[in-house]
Amino acid sequence: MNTLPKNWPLLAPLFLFALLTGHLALANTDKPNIIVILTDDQGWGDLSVHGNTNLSTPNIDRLAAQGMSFDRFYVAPICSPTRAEFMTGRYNPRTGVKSASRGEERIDLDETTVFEDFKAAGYHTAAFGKWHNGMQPPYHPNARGIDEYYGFCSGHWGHYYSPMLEHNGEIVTGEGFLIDDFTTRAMNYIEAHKEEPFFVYLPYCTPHSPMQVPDRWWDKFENHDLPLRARKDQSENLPHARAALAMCENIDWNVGRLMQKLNDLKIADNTIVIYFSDNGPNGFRWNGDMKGKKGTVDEGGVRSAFFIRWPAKIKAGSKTDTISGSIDLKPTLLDLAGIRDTGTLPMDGVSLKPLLFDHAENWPDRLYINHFVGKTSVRSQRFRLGFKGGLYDMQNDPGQRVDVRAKFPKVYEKLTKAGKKFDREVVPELPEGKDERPFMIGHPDLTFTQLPARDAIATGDIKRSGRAPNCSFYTNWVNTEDTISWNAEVQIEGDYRAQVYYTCTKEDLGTVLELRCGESAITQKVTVANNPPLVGRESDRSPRRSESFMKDFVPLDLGVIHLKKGPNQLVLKALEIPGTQSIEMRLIMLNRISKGKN
Ligand SMILES: [Ca+2]
Repeated sequence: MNTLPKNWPLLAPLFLFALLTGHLALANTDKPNIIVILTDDQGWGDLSVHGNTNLSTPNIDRLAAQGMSFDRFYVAPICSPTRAEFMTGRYNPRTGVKSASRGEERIDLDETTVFEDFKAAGYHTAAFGKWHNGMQPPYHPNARGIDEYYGFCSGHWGHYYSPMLEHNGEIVTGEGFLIDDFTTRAMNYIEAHKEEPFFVYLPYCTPHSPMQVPDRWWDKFENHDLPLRARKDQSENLPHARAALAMCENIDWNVGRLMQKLNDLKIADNTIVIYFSDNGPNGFRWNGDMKGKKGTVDEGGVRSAFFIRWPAKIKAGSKTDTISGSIDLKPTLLDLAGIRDTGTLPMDGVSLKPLLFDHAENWPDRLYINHFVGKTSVRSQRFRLGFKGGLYDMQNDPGQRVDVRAKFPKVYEKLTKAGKKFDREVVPELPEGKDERPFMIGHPDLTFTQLPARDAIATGDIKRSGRAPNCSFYTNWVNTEDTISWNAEVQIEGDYRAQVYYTCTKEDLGTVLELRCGESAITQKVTVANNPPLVGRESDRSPRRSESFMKDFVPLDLGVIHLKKGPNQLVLKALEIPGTQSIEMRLIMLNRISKGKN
């Protein structure tokens, strides 16, 4: 790159002209800005560029037209594992990410995220959206290389209109529809940081349920007769599919706004924009005749759209069918920006740079593994070995209908061997059984710790407000002997201000709460009523299955509690319940107010 072209004397005047007029696209390409847009539960088929005539996604399609498409790009079958693969360049079982809730989504602390590497190289880093890889520091985004964080750390949220969110650890209220809000925040951030290299991660939370989308997008789909449908052996829920497509058109509109912002700021040329999804579609709908959906390791569960646009360097409209996936993103981004990995753990992924720049003559014949909860599938360039052992010729049978293992015994043997090796060597990196890692309290550099109902255990008659814990709260707290507790570990000894986010009817005022951790305890009487309505149902375009509805919880100061370093139970009790029940409990917020002892 440092040698001058042979016709340099002829080009020199042009070069100077470009330099003087500011038109030199090559300027600073050694530190390109990065934007990674990650959608949630959007299938490969949920884009018009992939032939879906049910919807129109011109702005996302344009990323493909102006950049490069990877048409066989694989991710894990659910949210958190894919995110962990993207951030670490390693297969998800290696990263400690077992599932999607109650701490099982946390990325192990010996892993190095791509954000930590870019931050170490002088980038400013930000994330707007659903983190879903750990909530309490040191797992929190602000402890994993993200300078600016706005969104929610849980796996899903119960309401998409101005809900409770967090901003760098502080509880805040969102503004309007979440995807619009995240995008606007990202645009403002980019404008403020346009002079320095930045890395913006935009993990959107749609079209993941609850199926909420503003009228502007829903109106087109409400009575829309979808011309393309799921294949015959897949049962399609039409209202759900319509809502998902409307949500995808809303994403597209936001991608358009974001790209316009880059153009307006004149930084589009040297900004790498990546677009992909974290797993297959969250319901059967048209998906290019593929087998499977979210949660499965069949082609339809793990194949994602993947576009990468970098006008200064990547040829517009280029395409590859070469297999690749989420484990390749970290090595690729580091390679493109010329940044060293600050971690020591070996990556499973490889840099896609040779494919991007058409220098892939010696590209190796790879096998790509998809794995989730006891199911392993192996993909070669042509074949997929299903988790039940069937072998499918994906070139001639992309719908995985005919088992060809008898016809290709050598291929079958090779892929089976690779799958078994993965099961033997990689899968055991996850501990068996329940995730026993405690929930951390305190951090040397960050003062906040949020302990939600999601991560707590309740006894007796106390009930969780929804089937899925992620955004739930505890209700029906009618007995003084019942408790809500967290399996915690205090990392930094010190004084912590404790708040509980609660509801309490006027009739139930006077309940007395105790927060205890070992020898330390504080008590507080509830004297201010907060009785907001349950929200979410009225905005669902298709009924939800598992997410809790939400309420407008408010903080109540419990006082200052001294926490000693080490593992301990943090226990919330109701010492007195004068009414029919104590509070409804959404979360405990702890803020370290003393300097703290490590
Ligand atoms: Ca997802």
